[in-house]
Amino acid sequence: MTNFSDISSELGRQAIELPSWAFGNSGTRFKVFGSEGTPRSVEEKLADAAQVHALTGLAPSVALHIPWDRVDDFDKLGRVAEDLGVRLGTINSNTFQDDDYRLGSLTHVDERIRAKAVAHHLECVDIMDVTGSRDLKIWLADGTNYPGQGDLRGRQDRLADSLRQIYERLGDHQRLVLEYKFFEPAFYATDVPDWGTSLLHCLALGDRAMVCLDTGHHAPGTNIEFIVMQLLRAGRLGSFDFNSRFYADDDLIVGAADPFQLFRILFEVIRGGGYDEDSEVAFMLDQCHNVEDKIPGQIRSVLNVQEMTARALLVDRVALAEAERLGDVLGANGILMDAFYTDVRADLAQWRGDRGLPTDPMAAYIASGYQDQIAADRIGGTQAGWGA
Ligand code: PSV
Ligand code: MN
Ligand code: MN
Repeated sequence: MTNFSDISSELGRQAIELPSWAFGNSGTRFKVFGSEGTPRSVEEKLADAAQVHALTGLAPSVALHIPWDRVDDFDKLGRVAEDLGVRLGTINSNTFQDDDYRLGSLTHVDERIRAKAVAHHLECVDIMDVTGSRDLKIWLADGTNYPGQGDLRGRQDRLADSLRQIYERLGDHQRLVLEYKFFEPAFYATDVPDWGTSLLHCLALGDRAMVCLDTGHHAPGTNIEFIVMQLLRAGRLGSFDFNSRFYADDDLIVGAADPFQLFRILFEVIRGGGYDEDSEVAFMLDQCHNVEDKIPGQIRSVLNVQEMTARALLVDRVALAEAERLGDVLGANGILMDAFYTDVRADLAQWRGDRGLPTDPMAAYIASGYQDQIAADRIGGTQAGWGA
């Protein structure tokens, strides 16, 4: 079995991007609960994200969602982020909150609306040029509710053309990352429902088109680590949106519902080279915190990813390969499970202490008084983000 001391330097290169929108109020379709201290501006979201990084050392960048996070001066926003100790990361487009997109965006049958959706993405790339972001992440709400409502093939053809126009605008070091989701908000046919569809579009576009795997976007029972392996094998795993789910796209704290699944995913990432020093796989959270405090929610999430990464790194891969080669079914399974069942919490606390970080980031956050301070300071105004 591998020892913790063997993996501690590998843990040092872990970076998990935070979603700006996790710091705002969001909710189910039944109710959005308010919370004290909710950010009123993009800058305040960055300040909250910076707390997560300061206490964990794990979250050096923040993903933005346009238009939720549109500001007049993105260059200035980048400097604000830097002063706070973080940087701006992935730019997410948004074509799901404009009445024009009721029947689709990049797939729309009306050329005027499709052109508007393409133009929105080109604006996102303009923003990336200023922020220095590498990735444009596209998730489309496009789809149909009823058989016959749309021509499934025609929608794919228009999507391919729209994506081509966007891809052509990218700079040499920028990437298009296409996220899939099996249903919702469309309930009959989603236009990018699965990794196969996303991959086909990416392959047609070129080398800098990659698939985004959101862990909450599959049918129950799907073997997600198989998809991870296959996309890594094809060199097309662009990024993760981490969260966990019990039922649908629940957007809960990653590792909350099924820590073993998170372990299995991270093991395939590591085995497939996705955690290597030169890997370009982006690890991000995509979560909503409806009833729990948002900053501790994000702290818990990045710690869960770190904890399962540590356990996955502990797998004795030499012994595992040998057991696999010998056809030792239970031996191989036992090697994997030994690592999964290893409690690394005390080692990780010491790892943090050795690096000048709080050994218990959750407790340190509560003791810091930051939550009381933002509750007192951020009175009045409306929250930035969802619906803004
Ligand atoms: C869609 O469900 C999604 O996972 C996409 O990543 C969106 O950008 C995000 O959620 C919005 O919260
Ligand atoms: Mn997502
Ligand atoms: Mn989602």
